[in-house]
Amino acid sequence: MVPKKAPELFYDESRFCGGCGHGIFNRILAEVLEEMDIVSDTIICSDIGCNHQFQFWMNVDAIVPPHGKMGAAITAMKRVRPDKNIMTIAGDGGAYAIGIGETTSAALRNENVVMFVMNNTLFGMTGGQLAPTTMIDQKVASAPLGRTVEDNGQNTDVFKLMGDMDIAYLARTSVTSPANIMKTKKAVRKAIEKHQAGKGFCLVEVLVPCPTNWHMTPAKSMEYIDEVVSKVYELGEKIDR
Ligand SMILES: Cc1ncc(C[n+]2csc(CCOP(=O)(O)OP(=O)(O)O)c2C)c(N)n1
Ligand code: SF4
Repeated sequence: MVPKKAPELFYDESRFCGGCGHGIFNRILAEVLEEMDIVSDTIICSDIGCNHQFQFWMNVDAIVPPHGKMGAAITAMKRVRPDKNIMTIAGDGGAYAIGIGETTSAALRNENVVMFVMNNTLFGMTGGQLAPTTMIDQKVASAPLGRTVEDNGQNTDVFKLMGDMDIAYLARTSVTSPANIMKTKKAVRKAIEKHQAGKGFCLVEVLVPCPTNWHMTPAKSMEYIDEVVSKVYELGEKIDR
């Protein structure tokens, strides 16, 4: 079998930790942008977090707003440059904690923008603290005995948050197998196609591993997503208009 060539827009090697899911998503997005031939017509707004490092190896236009403000930033970017494909790669911390106001406000306005949210159930870059997506009983650096409703509140499930909103696309995928990677790629392409058709707000949440802060091997992290995380965060397409 001839090995598949890496997308040409990669100009350097990734420096994510071994087994990090962000790198898999970078590859998926790069392949979609090249296959759709839209690299030079795309601006990616990146949040602060491990996820933002794509711009150090992907040769694509990128803008970094203050942490969490992607919903507002991509709204402005699309209004100023309606001719460009405007999307963000965000962390679950950025999108649903500090950025929850901007994320939901952009959705409530049904802005014609695309959000790709990497859900690794915690704040990766800063050392594995509790995020809105940290699951009940999950142990993280700032909740070493596990998340409780009493101390930390319910975890945020974007399907429950946005499931009844008047938006164009809401989907959740994972990257734990070739089949799941292909589903993620299909969802990414579908979101961008809806964006190009002016359908409105699209959010694809991707369940990704953070072996470093989960204190697991890369292989065990993938099993953890299949056996635990994706049981709490249902995979599939919740809204498709
Ligand atoms: C205004 C502001 N508050 C806090 C921080 C510190 N900070 C940097 S990244 C981050 C969260 C990262 O978690 P997430 O968004 O889930 O992304 P990941 O690193 O897991 O990809 C935080 C709180 C910051 N940079 N700016
Ligand atoms: S700390 Fe976690 S999210 Fe950040 S690069 Fe390492 S594995 Fe990825």
